[in-house]
Amino acid sequence: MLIKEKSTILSSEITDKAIFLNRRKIIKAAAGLSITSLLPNTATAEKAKKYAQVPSGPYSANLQVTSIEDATNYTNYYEFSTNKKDSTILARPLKTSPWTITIEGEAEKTGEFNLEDILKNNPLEERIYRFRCVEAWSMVVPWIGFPLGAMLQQFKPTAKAKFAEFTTLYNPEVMIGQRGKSLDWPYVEALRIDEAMHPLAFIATGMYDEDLPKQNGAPLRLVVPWKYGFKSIKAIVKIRFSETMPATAWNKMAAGEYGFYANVNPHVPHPRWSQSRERILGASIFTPKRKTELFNGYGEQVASLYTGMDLKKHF
Ligand SMILES: Nc1nc2c(c(=O)[nH]1)N[C@H]1C(S)=C(S)[C@@H](COP(=O)(O)O)O[C@H]1N2
Ligand SMILES: [Mo]
Repeated sequence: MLIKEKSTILSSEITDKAIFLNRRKIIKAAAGLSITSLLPNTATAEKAKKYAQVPSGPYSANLQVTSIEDATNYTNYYEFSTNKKDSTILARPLKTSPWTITIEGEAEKTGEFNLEDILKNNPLEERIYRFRCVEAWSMVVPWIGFPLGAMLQQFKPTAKAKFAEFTTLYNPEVMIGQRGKSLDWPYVEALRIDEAMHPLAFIATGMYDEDLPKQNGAPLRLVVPWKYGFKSIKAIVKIRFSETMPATAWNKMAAGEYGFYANVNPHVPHPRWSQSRERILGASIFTPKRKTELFNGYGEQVASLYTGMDLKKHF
C-alpha cells in the first residue's frame, strides 16, 4: 500500500506550473532584471552550434515559449524529489553518458543497445528536428529530437506488439527519491502501439538548442503533447513491446485518477479538480484562463486514433 503525499501528487496537472511561473514573473518584474541575463554564457554558445543546423519539424505551436529558466527549474521528477524546485540540483550526479537501452518483447531486434548507436542510425539522424508543443502542464518548450516511431521501427516490432512500455532508470543511490515510496519504482509508462507510432509522439534529446538537462529527463525522454504530462517519461532505459496493456506507475498508484490513456480532455473532470480551464504560460494572472482543449489542441492530428472509443470510460 502506497502512502500518497497530498500536497505534491494532488496538485493540478495543468495549472500548477502556470501559477508558479506567473508568480515568478511578477517577482522578476519587481526585481527589474534577472541576474542570469547579465552573465555571458559561452557553454550555451557552444551547444547552440551543435544544433544550429537542425531543421524545424512539421509541428510547431504558435505560442510564446516558456523561459528556459522556468522550464528547467520547476520540474516533475519523483526519482529525485516530489518538490518541483529540487530536481535541478539533485539530478546533477546522474551519469547520462554512456547510456544503454534494453529492448524486450515482441520485436525482431531485442537486447542491449548503446544510445549513441541508436542515435547514429541514419534514417533517424536525418529526421532529427525541432518541435515546439504545448506540454500539458502549461509549458511551451522548443524541443529537439525525433518521432518516437522512427526509433521504435529500428527494432522491428512484430504484429503481436500492441503496446510499447517504457521504463525509467532505477538507481536509488543517485535517484534519492527512489529510496522513498512516492511511486512504485521503477517509473513505467506505456502507449498503444499506434499512439507510439504517431508522428506527434516525440523523443526529446534536447531543448532550447542544448542537450536535454538532467532534470528534464536526459539523455532521452518521451513527449506526448496530446496527453497529460505524466505520460512523458524521463531517462528511459528500457522499451518493451507487448501484446497486453502494461501496468503503469501512476495508474497503479491511483487508478481512478490516472487512466492509461491520459488524453487531455476537459470533459473528464479529475476527481479533485476541474480540468476545464487553464492559463497558458507567459500570460499574466490577469489574463482570463482559456478553455482546455480536447487532446490539448491536437485533435486534428490524433482524434482518429480513438474513433469509436468512449473517452470518458477510457480516460
Ligand atoms: N521518470 C519520470 N518521468 C516523469 C516524471 C517523473 O516523476 N519521473 N514526471 C512526469 C510528470 S508528472 C510531468 S508533468 C512531466 C514534467 O516534465 P518537466 O519536468 O520536464 O516539465 O514529466 C513526467 N515524466
Ligand atoms: Mo505532471
